[in-house]
Amino acid sequence: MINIKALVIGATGFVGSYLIEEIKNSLLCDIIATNLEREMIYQNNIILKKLDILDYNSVFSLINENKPEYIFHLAAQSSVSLAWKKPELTADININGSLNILEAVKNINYNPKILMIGSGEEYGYIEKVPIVEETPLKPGNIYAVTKACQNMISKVYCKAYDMKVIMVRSFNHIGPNQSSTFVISDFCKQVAEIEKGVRSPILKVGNLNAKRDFLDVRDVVRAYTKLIQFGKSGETYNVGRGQSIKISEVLNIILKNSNKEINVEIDKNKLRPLDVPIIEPSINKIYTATGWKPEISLEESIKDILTYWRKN
Ligand code: A2R
Ligand code: GDD
Repeated sequence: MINIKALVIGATGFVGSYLIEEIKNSLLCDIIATNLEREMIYQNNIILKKLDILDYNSVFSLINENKPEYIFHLAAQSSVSLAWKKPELTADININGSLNILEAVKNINYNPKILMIGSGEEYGYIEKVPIVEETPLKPGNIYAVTKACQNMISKVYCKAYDMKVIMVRSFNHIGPNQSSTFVISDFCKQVAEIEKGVRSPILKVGNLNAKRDFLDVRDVVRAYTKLIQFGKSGETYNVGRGQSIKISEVLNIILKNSNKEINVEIDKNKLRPLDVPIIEPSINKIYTATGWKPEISLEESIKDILTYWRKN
């Protein structure tokens, strides 16, 4: 029996390792995975290929040699906060990198399904929530603009060249092993350090007034494998919990899971030039298309993340 081949671009990031596990278990594909650094053996004995998506010739060769039926494009500069400091790098990776993948597939002249991972941040300043996919975009930061651009370019390739690109707008995802540059991981890491006695009992925070929609990464990757099978080319799907929560409330849940006395202090360096007040998706479209819905509660995810940082 010949298995379907799945290419995971950007496999060593936070989502990548979970996605590989999910593809193995639910899609039974042969997996080709890439990272930026060097060729090596990865989880499940998969050989990681070195690939810089900014190098068109390498992207073309890798896809041409393997001709995977499924392409999951995860590679990105994924931090909103870093995008304020490195706008050019963010635009390069998120726009030109994605363009290279689309161009390579177009020029190889075969028709795989491509899952393009965008962001809930693309919607930006929308007051009416929950946000449906057809809502006109008002992105509020550079990262969001690059992802909106990736979405629009993908749509053009679908229309112009009949390509099978399915676009995702992912909202905040969380779980064990996420970098502490992201809010829940950051707060849980600080709590664990305070508990270990390696940090004074002051938890440093940024803007606690924003409302965001948090979903466990294990639910996120289930959505991705469903969408690559049952999503419609040229369409965009929100992937989130469908229920936003204020960052201050998230902080309270985290603090309740610790028996230490902890004070909270605003760190000016953690505030951003702009921070969209609320982002909350409607998830009806993905549910109707695939039957997917979230299974892991926010409280459960937070417990797992705290356990991860207490051990690391
Ligand atoms: O730095 P590495 O070797 O871990 O590779 C990262 C990869 N990456 C690239 N790959 C090829 N060419 C590049 N120029 C390049 N720059 C970065 O993207 C890593 O494997 C991946 C990004 O991982 P994370 O930052 O952890 O993102 P995460 O949370 O897995 O997000 C996946 C997707 C992204 O499109 C986000 O914008 C979206 O979900 O939220
Ligand atoms: N990182 C961080 N650290 N954020 C803080 C802090 C803090 O100490 N305190 C408050 N925040 C607020 C931020 O201002 C923002 O409103 C919210 O917490 C979430 O910030 P992040 O966790 O850094 O994530 P993000 O929303 O900027 O971006 C993430 O979600 C997007 C989808 O909505 C990333 O995963 C993106 O790649 C993803 O597209």
